[in-house]
Amino acid sequence: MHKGTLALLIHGGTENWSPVRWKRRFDEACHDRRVWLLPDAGCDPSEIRYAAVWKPYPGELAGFPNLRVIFNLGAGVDALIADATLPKVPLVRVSVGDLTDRMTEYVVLHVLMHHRQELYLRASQREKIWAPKYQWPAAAISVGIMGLGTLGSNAARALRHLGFRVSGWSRNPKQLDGVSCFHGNEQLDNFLERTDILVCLLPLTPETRRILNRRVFVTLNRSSPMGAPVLINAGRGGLQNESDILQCLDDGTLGAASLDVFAQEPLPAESAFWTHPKVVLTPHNAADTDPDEISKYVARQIERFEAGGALENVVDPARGY
Ligand code: NDP
Ligand code: OXD
Repeated sequence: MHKGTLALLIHGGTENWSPVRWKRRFDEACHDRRVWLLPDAGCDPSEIRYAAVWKPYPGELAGFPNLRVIFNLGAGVDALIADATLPKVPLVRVSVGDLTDRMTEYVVLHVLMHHRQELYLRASQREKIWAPKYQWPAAAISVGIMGLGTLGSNAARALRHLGFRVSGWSRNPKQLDGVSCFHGNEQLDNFLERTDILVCLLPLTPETRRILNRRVFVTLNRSSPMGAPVLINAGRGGLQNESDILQCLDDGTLGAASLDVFAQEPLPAESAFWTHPKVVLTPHNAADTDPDEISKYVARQIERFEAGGALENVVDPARGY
């Protein structure tokens, strides 16, 4: 069978998204098919059957009349779904162990950072203060994970293993060993009321936009050993109401926040998040997609598809994730 041509459209700017590096990896993983790194004046758009993309410009994918599959090079597809001109072909997202493990590292790192009072200890070091506070056990802390999909369920298992009490919230009912599972809007408050550290790993959809707001923060457990609840968001910036977060940090509704994602990225220099003493900020790098792993994942999927097999991890456009 003819090996369909693949186009790479990578816009993003940060080190991990060097288009040349991705092209090299795809040339290796798809060694017997043509791979174009676009833009390239030599490429005939009608030749393109597959597109592997990161942050394509709105309308860009509509320029390929014979496109059969779009592979997003990340897990979150909100930006693609928002493009009204997106061709109506299967959209495949990333769901692979490598990215999942990276996100679990981030979640464990930040849960432990707050559980082990690192903000206080680092401030004490700067002030040369030797004053350790009471150290509560992991089992005294309840971590609640919003989103129990590929990433949330793996992080939940790792946190259980460390001894935390873990609960999770999803759209549909779930069962996970040792994890108290809640679902749907009707069970959201029950989930929040027991949560000391709220971890958000939701996709951004019309239902979840700005879900991280004051109403949610005031519903979190007010009597945790940590004093005030903590927010960790590595989903998308659009999930959070940023002025609510800042106000809730300032009035004590939230004790601290770890934020990897923001409504506007890169985060503008004037944002109060940069210097807020209760905020641990990372530049949307909780879980990078690795070119080696992901080029092989896409190549495998195309081979299977061309052999008549099914694509995996296809996004449901109606759900938005
Ligand atoms: P999945 O699609 O596997 O899981 C999504 C989870 O969210 C599911 O459990 C789903 O419920 C739940 N969910 C969706 N909508 C709702 C809703 N309205 N109410 C309650 N629960 C809901 O996604 P992943 O775990 O792979 O990724 C999650 C997100 O993480 C991505 O969409 C992306 O935005 C973000 N991400 C961020 C990265 C970073 O570096 N910061 C890296 C990678 C991803 P159900 O199971 O019932 O369908
Ligand atoms: C992703 C991301 O969605 O890196 O994979 O944000």
